[in-house]
Amino acid sequence: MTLYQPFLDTAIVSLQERFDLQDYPIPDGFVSKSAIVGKGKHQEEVLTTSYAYQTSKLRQIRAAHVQGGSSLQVLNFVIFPHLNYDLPFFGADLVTLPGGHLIALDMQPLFRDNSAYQERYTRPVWPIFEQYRQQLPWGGDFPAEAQPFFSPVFLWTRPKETSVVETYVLAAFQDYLRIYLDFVEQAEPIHDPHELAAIEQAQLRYLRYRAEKDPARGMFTRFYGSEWTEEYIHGFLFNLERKLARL
Ligand code: DBV
Repeated sequence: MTLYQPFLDTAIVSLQERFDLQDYPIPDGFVSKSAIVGKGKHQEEVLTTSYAYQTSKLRQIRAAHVQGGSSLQVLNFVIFPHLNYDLPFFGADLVTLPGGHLIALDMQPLFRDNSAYQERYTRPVWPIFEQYRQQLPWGGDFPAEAQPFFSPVFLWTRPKETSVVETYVLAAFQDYLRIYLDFVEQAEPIHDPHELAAIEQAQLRYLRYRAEKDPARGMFTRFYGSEWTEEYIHGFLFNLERKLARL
């Protein structure tokens, strides 16, 4: 059992318990991809597996799980709501590299500086955020241009100990997901055309940023080549633009 498997398992169970979870199609070649990397006795298999689901309110729930030995483990898990809901994105980037663990967990807002929006989607998370801040202190430097895409309850931390990931980070992940799924349950469809247009713009802004700046691009390109990587990013991980183009 690798470090982030329990995160993936618990997320899928939580979703299944509360929603009618349907499969979301994963393009050919992305369900599972593996490469042998390194030389001599440092050779290691790097396996990337993908998971994707949908519900009536959630356009795409998807995960990329990278397993490459004890010093390379990644779970990137994002929920993209349908465009007729003003729900934030659920975003988790759980990364273990030779340099250590890097954890990003957030309900990523569509409208960062809107106080009514914060009241609805940030305030309910605040007590949980506060509760974990002692064990999961602020992780320091992170790209300033990414700032607009994170909420005030962004958990960003670099645990020194793997045991912290297995305990506090897992608990925080479960708590954040539970609150997010409460939001989903309560969400009502939006009908106002101006609001719908603003949601689509905000989703596209987020999508384009993430696809363009994907911090995993270098890693995936080294393992699997650039053709596979670009297709994975635009055709699966951050696919909204292509989906809209096809409507
Ligand atoms: N990040 C992804 C996907 C990944 C992934 C799809 C499947 O968006 C992994 C894999 N993230 C990943 C890896 C690294 C990071 C780092 C492998 C390490 C890159 C490296 O050091 O080589 C949050 N993830 C990061 C960083 C941040 C995030 C801030 C540090 C990157 C840096 O300092 O430049 N989550 C990430 C992010 C957003 C988000 C940037 C933006 C909205 O939601």
